[in-house]
Amino acid sequence: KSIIVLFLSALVFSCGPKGPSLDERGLIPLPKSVSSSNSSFELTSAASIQLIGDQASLEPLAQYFNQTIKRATGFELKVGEGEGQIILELYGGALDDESYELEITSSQAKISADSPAGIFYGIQTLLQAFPSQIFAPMAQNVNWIAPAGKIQDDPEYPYRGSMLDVARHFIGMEDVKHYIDQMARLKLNYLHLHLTDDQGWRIEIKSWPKLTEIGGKTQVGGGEGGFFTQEDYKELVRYAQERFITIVPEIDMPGHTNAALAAYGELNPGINLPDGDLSTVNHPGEESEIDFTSKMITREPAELYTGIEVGFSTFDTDLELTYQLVDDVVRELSEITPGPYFHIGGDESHVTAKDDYIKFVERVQDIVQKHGKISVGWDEVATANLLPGNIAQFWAMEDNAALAVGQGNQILMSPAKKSYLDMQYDSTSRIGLHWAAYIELDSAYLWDPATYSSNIKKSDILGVEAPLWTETVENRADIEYLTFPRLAALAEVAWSPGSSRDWESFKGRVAQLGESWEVQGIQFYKSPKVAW
Ligand code: TNX
Repeated sequence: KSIIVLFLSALVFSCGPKGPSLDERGLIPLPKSVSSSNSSFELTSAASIQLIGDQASLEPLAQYFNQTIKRATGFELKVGEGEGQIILELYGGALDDESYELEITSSQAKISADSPAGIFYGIQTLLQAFPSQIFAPMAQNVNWIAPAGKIQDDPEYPYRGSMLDVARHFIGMEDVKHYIDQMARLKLNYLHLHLTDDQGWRIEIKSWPKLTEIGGKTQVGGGEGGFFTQEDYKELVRYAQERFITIVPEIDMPGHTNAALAAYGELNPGINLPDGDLSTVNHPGEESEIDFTSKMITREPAELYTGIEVGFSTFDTDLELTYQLVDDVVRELSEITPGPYFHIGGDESHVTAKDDYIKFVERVQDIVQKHGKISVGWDEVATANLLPGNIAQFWAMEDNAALAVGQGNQILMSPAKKSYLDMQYDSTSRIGLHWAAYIELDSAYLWDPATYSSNIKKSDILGVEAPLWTETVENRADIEYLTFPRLAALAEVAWSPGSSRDWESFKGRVAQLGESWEVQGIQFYKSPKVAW
């Protein structure tokens, strides 16, 4: 009997896959199809990376793989055209084709794709197939075994994004890069930077230097604030680009402009109430407690503002100087933004008269188009005539989304009740707001952009974006607490078809992703819904 046990265990040991099979690994977002086979691939220091196809496009991808695994494995794999165990094969088809195939056998792992982006996503999936310690920043004593099988994958939506509000609290270069790294793991491809708001102007504009000199000086709570120079911004663009992430800059206007009005008093219309009084305005469903009217004086610099209430500031939409500023800002920023989109804000302009608001949005869209970009705006912009191809970002008002769809424009889905990373998980969350909802992990996962609003069909949707507003977010630990694990849920909502998504399956896979956050020192929220 004991001989049989010995024999059987020897058999299991030598032939069976060690650890989970490929379809049991914590792959997030879930690939379109995963089939497991009964063997595994071990990566050793003797392996090399074989590049098939355009070498110039493939080299940086091989370097990215090497860089990523170097600290945990200690390996520096040779890269070249000769036979290798990690194979990257670029067919050179359409650049916007993000699909890839990954085939892992006992002797090799091969990624094939039409575009470099596809290869990059294949690399992300392959990394997730290895033990989670592969992401550790220091040497690990682990056998680097990935279960064998075959994956075919491509994303449901072409725009899969997240937003960082660097205005309420400034977020520095290192933290933004760290965020970009984590976005890349989840196959997100757009980072929207909310660069300006009442509390701060965070991007250098050479022709209007006081925007940052004065407008960048403080932040919510009165801290020192900060801003990106144009060189900083270019570096972020490049860093993101290397990870197949496109930066979308936002200049929020005509409301949310107090910092600019503090810098250039000649732009300040003072308070410009259309009808009614300010005590009724704030986020949807919330009342304001502050009377701002006493603080606003026409053509005098506004006071810098460090509170968190919204809706009290506006550009003067009748003033030509306003459009000169907008033109200069859009021009300077478009010149250093290779991506197609320019976000013009447009939300919560509670003190801009409706006609003035529409006139302003339409004029700003023309300016953006003149500088070669496509406008994106928060859903309120759909009350104006949108230019063809412009995008409305749905966050609160389904009626606005319907207006955009009615005009033939596409929607970026960011419903506050599901995708807002600044919402608290529950009433005990240590930071965050809850004006839209409490959003536990299951709630962030369990929705479908294509059926969320009866006004918005699948074909109307450009993609999904998860914004992190930072009124209550002061440092990297705060960013991580609100972002993870929910960003993983939202990445899967954006990448994987609704029909394949399953909460029970996600729960198991996100626990494995948790291991990789753990080894990276990411301080994520340990949702009680998951057995971490
Ligand atoms: C609403 S969402 C805002 C932001 C706030 C956020 C806080 C949107 C377009 N406007 O100004 O930061 O709520 O959750």
